[in-house]
Amino acid sequence: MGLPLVLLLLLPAVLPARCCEPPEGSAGAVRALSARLLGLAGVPERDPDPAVYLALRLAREHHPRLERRYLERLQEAFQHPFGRSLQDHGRWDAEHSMSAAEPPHTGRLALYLLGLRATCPTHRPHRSLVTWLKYYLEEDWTGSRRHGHPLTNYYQYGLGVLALCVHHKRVREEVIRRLLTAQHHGRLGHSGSAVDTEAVVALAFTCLERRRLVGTELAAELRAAAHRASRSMAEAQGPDGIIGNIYSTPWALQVFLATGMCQTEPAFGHAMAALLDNLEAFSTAATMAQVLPVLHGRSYLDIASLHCQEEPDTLTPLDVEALAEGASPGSKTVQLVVECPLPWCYDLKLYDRLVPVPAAASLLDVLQAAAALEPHDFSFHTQDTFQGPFLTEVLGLEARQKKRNYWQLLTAPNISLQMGEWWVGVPGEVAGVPHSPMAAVSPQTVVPLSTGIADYRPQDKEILILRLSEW
Ligand code: B12
Repeated sequence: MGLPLVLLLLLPAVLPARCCEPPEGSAGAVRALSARLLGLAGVPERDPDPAVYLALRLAREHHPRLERRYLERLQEAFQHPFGRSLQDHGRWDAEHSMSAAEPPHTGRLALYLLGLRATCPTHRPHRSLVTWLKYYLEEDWTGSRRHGHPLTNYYQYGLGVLALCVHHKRVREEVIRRLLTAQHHGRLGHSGSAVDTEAVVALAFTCLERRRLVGTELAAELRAAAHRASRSMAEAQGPDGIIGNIYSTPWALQVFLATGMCQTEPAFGHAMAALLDNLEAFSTAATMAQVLPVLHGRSYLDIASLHCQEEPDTLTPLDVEALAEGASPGSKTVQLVVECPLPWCYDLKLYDRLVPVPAAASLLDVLQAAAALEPHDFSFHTQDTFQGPFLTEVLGLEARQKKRNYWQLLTAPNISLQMGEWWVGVPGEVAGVPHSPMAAVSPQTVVPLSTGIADYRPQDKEILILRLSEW
């Protein structure tokens, strides 16, 4: 027999909170990352991102003036669409063509409301904002009943519930139960990766339970569900300490922090060490914003309990542009393949060419080079997001949000460059579609990229596949 149950339950309360923070030796690196994010936040050309504001507010060191300025920019950006009451909605709809086809802004508004809860001094959000979020959440809920999934995605649905909870607003039980059911049936993930979404949902459950916003029976179910989620994340940890991929690992850590499991769960320390070993992977504002809260030992649940008077005014911004690397000399050749395994495509492999590019080229540079080489044969479009450019269209084929299509980015790192002899794919993945020509390629040889087109730098002779997929 191990420790009696009651002792195990009490353990988080008696152990010092410090063990949930990264080791002292990492303070310099964490501080530098915070300073870099502050530097990026000061660039006026970048649209303000509520997730960046949250990361600045959840840090242990601050620059109050720059944080205030960033908040003002956020308020300007959000005031226009959400400053009006829901009653004016119809009028606004007509005026600004927020068409019915556009998905609700659940995630964005949720992050903004979380940001408003983290301000110093505390800011009471305008009532219309909360009403708007409730409205979007209801739209997502209705969508999930109709289509089996929210109109946005479960990550944003989870963020919506979390934001309302942090503001101590009640959510209908049915809306919460939708998340419980989705978690229970393993429907939270996309493309085999669910950690980020599972984590956001577990944070929402923990918040609802802690803040006593639900009855005792539901509270017990939510506690059990959050516990199950943390357990499955700990079990999903690889030998390198990573949970899911490097970008989802911070989300798993937020759950360990929020549930108090950080004090007893060995996976917490391993995952923290993995993050600290791979800090260079967090090079964009969006990824920095997702990792910094846990590097400061905090989760989104701590937003409601920040102590303004204890915040040291000691952080100075680091000019990130000054750190930009010089271009490395030389060149490389990348094999670019476009596949459409969906039933309505006329062919499986639509494009397959070698593209010569400079040695430091990103996948975005490869796409631009291919389009410049053969403008009639290759074209693509992107859409700007906080994560960077999102690939929306290739060879005139648009991936549609409504149909849940997207252009998936894959690499085939173990296959040597042999034009025309192979078919890069997962045999049997798409039923009823002719797979030819096809060599026996094992499923492991094709790996989804964990970064977007602007951040991924392929190796010389690497094969990159753009595959129209469903999620
Ligand atoms: C849902 C989701 C998707 C959905 C988005 C569709 C939809 N309408 O919901 C789908 C399945 C299409 C998707 C695709 C991809 N995704 Co994704 N996605 C997410 C997830 C879970 C939530 C995004 C969200 O709703 N955010 C909240 C809203 C409020 O913010 P937003 O900025 O408005 O969100 C939009 C963008 O984030 C965009 N988007 C989604 N993923 C990605 C990835 C990149 C690189 C870019 C530029 C934009 C983008 O779609 C969102 C909805 O419109 C995040 C998890 C996370 N931790 O952020 C991962 C995440 C952002 N995705 C990621 C990745 C790697 C991808 C892919 C590159 C995977 C691949 N190998 O193909 C592709 C993008 C390829 C392309 N065409 O450019 C990484 C990005 C890591 C990084 N280094 O920046 C994340 C962090 C997951 C992870 N842990 O690895 N994704």
